[in-house]
Amino acid sequence: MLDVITMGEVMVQFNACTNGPLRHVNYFEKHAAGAEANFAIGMSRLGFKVGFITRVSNDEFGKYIFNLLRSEGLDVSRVKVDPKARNGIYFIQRNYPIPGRSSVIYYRKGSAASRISVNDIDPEYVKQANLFHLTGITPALSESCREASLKALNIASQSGVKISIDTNIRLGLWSKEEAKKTLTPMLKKANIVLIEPQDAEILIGKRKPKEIAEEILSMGVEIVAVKLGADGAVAYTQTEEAKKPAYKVPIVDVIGAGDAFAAGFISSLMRGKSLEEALEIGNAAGALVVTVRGDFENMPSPEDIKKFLAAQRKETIILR
Ligand code: KDG
Repeated sequence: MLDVITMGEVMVQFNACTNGPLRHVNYFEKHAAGAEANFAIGMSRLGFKVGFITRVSNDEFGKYIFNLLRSEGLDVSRVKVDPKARNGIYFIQRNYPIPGRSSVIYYRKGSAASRISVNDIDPEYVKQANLFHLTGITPALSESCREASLKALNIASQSGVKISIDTNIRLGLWSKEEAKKTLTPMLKKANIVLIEPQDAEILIGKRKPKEIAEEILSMGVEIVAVKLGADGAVAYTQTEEAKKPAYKVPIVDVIGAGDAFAAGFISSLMRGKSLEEALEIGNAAGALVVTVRGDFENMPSPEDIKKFLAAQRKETIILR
């Protein structure tokens, strides 16, 4: 029995060790990442049983990713090795062209994970979970990924499995029009939606958190969290509203913060915590992740969260 199932591409990440344009970067650190994998690892470290659906290549990179997912305690029974395609990879360029920001450069077209299809979605596998989580990245990868995403969402919604969607629109993968056409009907199936103002602008033409939430709640969604980056996050239900500021930490690599927030926020809701507590834990997870290179390496355990929040509240921590 699994608590959570998610599905998406896990890529090998080459994270530049120095700042500036990639043409002048000589050293890269190898990591693996992908929005759904980051979320899955976060949920697993927070104590949930997580199943992961994907395809990886039949080579060293595929083996690296498979072993990583397994070592993080995920159920890898639905990770297929696809001998017909290579694994997606991507590079992280730091502080260029905009200081303080990183950009991602993909080499993933036709990748193993982009070949995920409806045949990879076993209804019985999806039905056993309490929650199915999807981000806007998976349906953007290919037509077959879009169909597989829809199949999984339909199975989940018809069998009482809760659905969370993190919109994660990546304009390097599809156009604003395609994103809107595909994701808007998907949001209507969700119980929990996580979104950033720039994605909301594309999907519903709104940027203000309250207006975004009203529009998405009116689709039948129960909980909406609007991620505001350095300003923290705000969450809404039909009757409640809560806001929490982001924690100030030394930033090394911001990529992955949204996925960490998703894991902290959603895991807290699944444990029956209040919106405020869920935001606080989501923000704590996001803050921890940005202090190291790589997306998921500093994904916290419940103990890490407790220590972090205690330190933020300036309570005394006894070192043993
Ligand atoms: O959320 C972080 C992801 O965006 C990053 O790891 C790369 O999965 C990725 C993507 O498709 O952009």
